[in-house]
Amino acid sequence: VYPRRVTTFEQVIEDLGRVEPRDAMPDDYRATLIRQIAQHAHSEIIGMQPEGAWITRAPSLRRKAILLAKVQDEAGHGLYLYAAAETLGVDRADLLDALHTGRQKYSSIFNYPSLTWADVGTIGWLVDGAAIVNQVPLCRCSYGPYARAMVRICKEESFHQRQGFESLHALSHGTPEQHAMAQDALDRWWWPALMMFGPPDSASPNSERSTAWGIKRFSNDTLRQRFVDMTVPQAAVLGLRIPDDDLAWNEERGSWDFGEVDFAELAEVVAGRGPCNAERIAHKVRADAEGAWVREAADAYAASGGAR
Ligand code: FAQ
Repeated sequence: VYPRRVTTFEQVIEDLGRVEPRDAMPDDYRATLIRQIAQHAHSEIIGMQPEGAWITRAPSLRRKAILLAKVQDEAGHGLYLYAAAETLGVDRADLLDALHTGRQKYSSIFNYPSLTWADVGTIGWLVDGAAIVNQVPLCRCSYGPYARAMVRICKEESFHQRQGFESLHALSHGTPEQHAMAQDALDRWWWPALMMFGPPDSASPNSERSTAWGIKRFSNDTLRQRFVDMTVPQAAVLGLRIPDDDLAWNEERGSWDFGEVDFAELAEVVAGRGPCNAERIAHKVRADAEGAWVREAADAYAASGGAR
């Protein structure tokens, strides 16, 4: 009998391997993943609201069909991520309860209102764009189920980003009124999009440990810079102006310098005091209550063994 090779958690992390649900893992690693994956899942679900509000008002059948499919994709991402969180031993109903009662967070970005049709294209372009920059490295995260979920999610987010860009391009190259609407949307969403990457590295309490554990592969500020560098040329193609007077190409760094993000605003929104926090949660709690009969019917059907 050959002795079985025992691989410790530390070895897996050091070898850039994957930790799987039944492997031994430190309690704090498990808790950190539950926190991040649940926040991510909640973001996908709450994130359906700003765009969902425009499904009935899309300007054409084609745009409506695209938007319906996109919002439905976000629901799928949320369900995928709840399933990934469940592999860590938590219950989906408990996670939803934590969302509904404000004990767990979701991304700050979804607490801003979508005021015009141009916001829909801008969300696809900027919010999905930021999500991709943040999430592509998560495909290599140390926890297997989360990393694998990210692969498919990133493919869909890439498609979302392109459709947003295309939609906004139609507006920015349309009538002067449409162009102004596109510019107004960019003016309102630019800074909140930069806040999606989290607090600055100097004030990010979770970064050090999450990086050591291979959950985070790049820091908040590194990814924020990557997003700016990716997006500035795209704004030029759209013919729109990024609302930042300090934006300037830095030859030495080979990157764009940009102005100060208002992290006090981020803290306010994360603390529940953003423009739409109360509305978003109230809407979610209402939808959950109205859907209770569907879950009850599904449970009853499952309990009957699927018999008629
Ligand atoms: N909003 O120590 P750090 C999408 C919290 S994309 C709210 O730096 P960490 C797609 C943070 O949780 C959006 N809270 O934390 C879509 C922590 O909380 P704690 C979702 C924020 O975890 C597109 C505290 O502040 N994407 O949904 C935010 O190391 C279009 C201290 O921060 C993900 O969730 C924020 N912006 O880094 C859907 C990606 N920033 O400790 C629909 C996965 C920070 O008090 C339509 N998550 N916090 O519980 C991550 O990569 C990380 O969790 C970060 C934060 C980078 C967000």
